[in-house]
Amino acid sequence: PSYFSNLSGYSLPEGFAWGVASSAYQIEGAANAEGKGPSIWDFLSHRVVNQVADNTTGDVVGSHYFLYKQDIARLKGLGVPAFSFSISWPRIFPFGKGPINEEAVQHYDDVMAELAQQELKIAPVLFHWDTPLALFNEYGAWSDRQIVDDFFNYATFIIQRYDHLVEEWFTINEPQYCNWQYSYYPFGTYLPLYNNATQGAKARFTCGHYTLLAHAKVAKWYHEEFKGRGRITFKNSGNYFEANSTSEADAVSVQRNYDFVLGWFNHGVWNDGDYPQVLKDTLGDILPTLTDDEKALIAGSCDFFAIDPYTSYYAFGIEDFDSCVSNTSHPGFPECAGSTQLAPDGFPAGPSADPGASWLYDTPTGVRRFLNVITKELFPAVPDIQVTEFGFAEPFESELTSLQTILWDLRRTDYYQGYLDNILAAIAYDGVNVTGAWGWAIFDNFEWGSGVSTRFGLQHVNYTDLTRTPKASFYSFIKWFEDHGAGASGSEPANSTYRL
Ligand code: PNW
Repeated sequence: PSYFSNLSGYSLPEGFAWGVASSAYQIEGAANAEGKGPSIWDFLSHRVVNQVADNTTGDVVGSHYFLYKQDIARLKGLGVPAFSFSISWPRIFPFGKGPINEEAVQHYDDVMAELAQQELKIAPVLFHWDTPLALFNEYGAWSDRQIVDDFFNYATFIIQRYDHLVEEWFTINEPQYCNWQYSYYPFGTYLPLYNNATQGAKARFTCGHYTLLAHAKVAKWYHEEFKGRGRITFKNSGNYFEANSTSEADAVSVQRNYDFVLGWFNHGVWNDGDYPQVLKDTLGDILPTLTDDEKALIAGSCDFFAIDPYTSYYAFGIEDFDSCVSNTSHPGFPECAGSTQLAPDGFPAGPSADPGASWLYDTPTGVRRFLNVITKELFPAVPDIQVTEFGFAEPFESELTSLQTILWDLRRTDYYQGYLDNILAAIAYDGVNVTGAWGWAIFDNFEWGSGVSTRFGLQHVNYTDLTRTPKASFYSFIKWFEDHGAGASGSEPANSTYRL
């Protein structure tokens, strides 16, 4: 379905970045190959019972580490112009710091050369949750200030080596997931700091603190060393919230959600370098204090805004708000707001029926509103915004019996078409400066806590023989860009081969 009957005359702006995205641990496999050191995810998936619902690991998955040439060639062949992927810190520095693993450097040299050869644009991410296990064991990784220098050491090595190939760097994937057991800052019972609620909350905001400083230190160095060469930012996790009613309490709840998720990391970047006042007021000494030097580092440390706006929710105030925020097990506030799915006008909504993605509702109109809210209301200093991930897990894909059924992924197709139409509407109708959109994911991969059973891929992966097969959604995703690409004249498809 098309959301806007008259959008077909609009094209994306010149230079619009689009492609597919991924991350190292989720697609590479080769977990023990060519000198790689372990990350926390090797530990979690192998050693922590029920950390991964289906008890799979990232040991093999799509084996992109070995099959990268085919994967790159297939993108090229399908007409995808760009690829976003992360580099594995523990491959380059098996101990997180210290000796460099030359085999891994050679590997990424080869990958970069192949991408350049095939003329694919790249948008590399320096850290997508695969914290070197050695640093976790040594000092608790993101709970300690030492991580700032160790990340700087790794990040500057990578940027120096590959900057000639990169226009836009992403330092960190979704720092908001400092508070999530399936991300990069483990892990409930495994970290003594998490043993009671106050200390747990402290650990979460400490992790966020050092993550933000790690990004900012690299960004400052990049801006000085590579002045004018390219741009740098981090990727945000955040979803659109709409007030559940016209009540004041619901409006406050929406704003609180934005403050505690996006404001936490971005208020300082686009303002004075500091955390939002509401976080300071609510959290007290749970929130670390930023010095003047640190604020100066953080302010201006992003060149554009990157958001992964998968879904949307209604927010509503809860009755005992005051007691909730003063309860130290809930100091983060989002827990003190209720939320439900946003049902977009006249469109089938509802959660992905895949149990591994029950948080994910197909809410296309939300993305348009969210792009407006971020750039016009929350952070007006933002020059432009990219949608760095969006995607959908089909219901119970792994349980569908025939491959043909799996490949005919109409819900995912619908999700992408609706979101893309609404991203274009934000540009064409609302004047939002959106400069990129990246589909998650290049192919089925390791979905953290739900393992390989939850499939976000635009290509199917057969985990027995590693065959990749494009799903219907991938063809229509590409076709949407052919129809609306920069310079395209209108609704007539340039190439109808991939028409659904
Ligand atoms: C992103 N939510 O995480 C990650 O960057 C990817 O690694 C992951 O595979 C992808 O989304 C799909 O889950 C998110 O609950 C995890 O709103 C959860 C949420 C959003 C993003």
